[in-house]
Amino acid sequence: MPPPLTPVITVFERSPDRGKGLARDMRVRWALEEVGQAYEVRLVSFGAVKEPVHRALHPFGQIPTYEEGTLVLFESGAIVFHIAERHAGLLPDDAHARARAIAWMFAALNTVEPPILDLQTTKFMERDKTWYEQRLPIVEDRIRDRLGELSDRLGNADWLDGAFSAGDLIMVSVLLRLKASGLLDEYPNLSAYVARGEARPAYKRAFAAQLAVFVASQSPIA
Ligand code: GTB
Repeated sequence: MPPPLTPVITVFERSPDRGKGLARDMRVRWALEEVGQAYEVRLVSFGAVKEPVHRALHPFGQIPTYEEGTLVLFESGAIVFHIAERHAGLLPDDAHARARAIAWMFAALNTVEPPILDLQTTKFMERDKTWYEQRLPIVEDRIRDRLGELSDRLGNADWLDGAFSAGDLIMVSVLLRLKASGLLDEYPNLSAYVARGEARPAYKRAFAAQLAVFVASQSPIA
């Protein structure tokens, strides 16, 4: 029997973000919802992702993975790019506009996300270090540098380059991780940009779906 063509993604059965929609499956779910592609979810545990069966799908033992027929993908950015390439709605038809939207995807993942990840590493894994109090403002200022630049570029526009694209989807997903820090509030146009992303019906559907997994994991029989 041929493998099913409905994409299957892996997500944590108990997401460490407790249903806040900050784990990497959220951006894949959002992309699938934007293009109207149904998908299935396979729940995995923290232990299972390190087992050979999952590592055959994901060399680094992480979520999300994406299976579609005989295609197996890992890396949320690559998965969103694949979805965007194969469906209308997330990348412009014009070749130059398309290339720029892809550039924004890379910028989100490669230029904006790293200092944000650094902040999370600092806060969650380095709090007990003697140098924690000195390091925290340095890491936060590196984020401010990027947010300032991004804020300048966005200006009063709704989206980064014309219509909403996969570049915005990834950028909003990355910026959402800053919400709890308060740093985003220092840039009202970026806060509004993120809110516009969250207001999209596809985002809301994706958010509800990942939250449902978390809620189910909290039930006594889960
Ligand atoms: N570069 C990869 C991608 O984009 O797909 C990174 C994938 C990744 O880090 N996946 C995490 C994972 O599997 C889940 S999202 N970790 C297990 C491991 O590495 O062993 C991680 C996550 C958790 C909580 C929050 N949060 O609360 O903000 C955000 C992200």
